Amino acid sequence: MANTEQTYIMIKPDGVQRGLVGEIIKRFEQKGFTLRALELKMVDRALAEKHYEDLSSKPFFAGLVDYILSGPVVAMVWEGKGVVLTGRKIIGATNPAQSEPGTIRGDYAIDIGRNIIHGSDAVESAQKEIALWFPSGVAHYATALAPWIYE
Ligand code: RTP
Repeated sequence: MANTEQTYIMIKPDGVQRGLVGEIIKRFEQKGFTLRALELKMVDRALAEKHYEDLSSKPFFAGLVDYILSGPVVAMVWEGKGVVLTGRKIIGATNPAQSEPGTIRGDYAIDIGRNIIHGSDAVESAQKEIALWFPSGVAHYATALAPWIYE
């Protein structure tokens, strides 16, 4: 079912330290997406390196991993029709200098290496990331909202 697409969203340590957790959750919630998993956690190096393994040859990889280890992150799974692509739009372009106002990065970030939030870039990578961050699975529950969100 198209309405059950899921994405992995992570508030990075700068987003947590700056008190943006509630604001970010609010944006996904008010859009109509459903929260399926949420955990505040300190990340270990192996997990951070696995999550960003596709970037391991990049010059910024070591700094990126250190950034993710620098404080707790908020790991989440959000669900809904088109949530992977729409989630990326809510987040904004990777480099906040190019992120539109109204997006999370456009509103709250300046530097690419402190861009507050991660969102899966495709349905397939979302599935991999959800399995990596939530190996015991996510919550399934019915919400009364669905008929008011989907036609
Ligand atoms: P994310 O995975 O965090 O959602 O970011 P993304 O897909 O928009 O960007 P990606 O190219 O996958 O890069 C992952 C994260 O690495 C950091 N980065 N730093 N210094 C640099 O040139 C640079 N480029 C990327 C950013 O934190 C980016 O979100």
